[in-house]
Amino acid sequence: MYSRCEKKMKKKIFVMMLVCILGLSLASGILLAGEKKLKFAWCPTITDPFYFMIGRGAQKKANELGVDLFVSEYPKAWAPEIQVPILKAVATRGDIDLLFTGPSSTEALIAPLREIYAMGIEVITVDTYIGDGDYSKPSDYSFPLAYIGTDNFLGGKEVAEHLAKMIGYKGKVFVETTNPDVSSVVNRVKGFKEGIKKYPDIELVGVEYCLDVQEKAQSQVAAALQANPDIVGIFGTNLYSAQGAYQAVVNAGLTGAVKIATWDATEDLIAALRSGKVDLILAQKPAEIGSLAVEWGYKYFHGEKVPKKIVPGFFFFTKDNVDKPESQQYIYK
Ligand code: T6T
Repeated sequence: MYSRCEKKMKKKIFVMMLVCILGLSLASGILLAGEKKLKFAWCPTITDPFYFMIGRGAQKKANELGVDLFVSEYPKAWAPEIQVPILKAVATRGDIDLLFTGPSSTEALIAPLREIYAMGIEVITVDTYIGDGDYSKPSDYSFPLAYIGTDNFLGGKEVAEHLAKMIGYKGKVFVETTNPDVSSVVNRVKGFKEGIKKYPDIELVGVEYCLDVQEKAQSQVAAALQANPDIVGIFGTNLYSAQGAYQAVVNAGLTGAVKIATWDATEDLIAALRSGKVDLILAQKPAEIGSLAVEWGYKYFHGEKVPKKIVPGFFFFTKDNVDKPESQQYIYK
């Protein structure tokens, strides 16, 4: 049996503990309320499944970290004159801590992004970069926190290696790409050229720019096949170039005779691979790119040093692995 005094003592301790717990939670509540929730903006460069996937990865990470993610309008075409007004509208909202986007031109996006940075908004470029992409040395384009994207040069080089093998290391090849001033595709073409250099019997007969319009890619490849009926291999450097390229080959009745290496694992290209209309797909990791942008942005605001370049890998789809369960995660769904 407890004495009255012991009982009183216990009650006192219990009340004191309650007061402490209440005090602590109140204090932390005030702290939480005082710590502003971070708000990031994801500004896609064009309406396509690759950018939807970046957004999906970003949203998942934002949910995990408790970051607010604003997603801007998707531009209807690949063009600085369409992208820049969207970026400016997002920046002038006044509530964005960090904005991440894929610059639609290495040069034309430097000044607009610098203006946004000068408004106090941190910038990360994903998929594409400004200038030469080296943000580690001081320059008028080194203000972004980081560039996060695929090693496009390496990917282009490896595509060349695969395509060379598929065509027996000889014959004419053609490249369908989008723009001459967009870092991603420019480096894919450079890497491809480097890759085929070591095969003297392979001749690159042309590089055409469709400005990211599939119909234009299709007509350019059709024209190339007419001008060079002995083309044996084509590299389509992104999803619209690739989709246009294989359609042109199908229409010319050359499926199988002309080997097609493509980039970006859309469901359309995966179906084309299954049915033998394309022979190779390089899949980037867009969801990971989006996730990393949010994660590093968050870490930056919590005092961590951000690496200037972050490079997720890529994956090759062939007819042999396209149906394997472990490959399915790389499809842009
Ligand atoms: O290939 C991607 C992206 O990496 C490139 O910069 C632009 O085209 C895509 O969005 C695919 O359409």
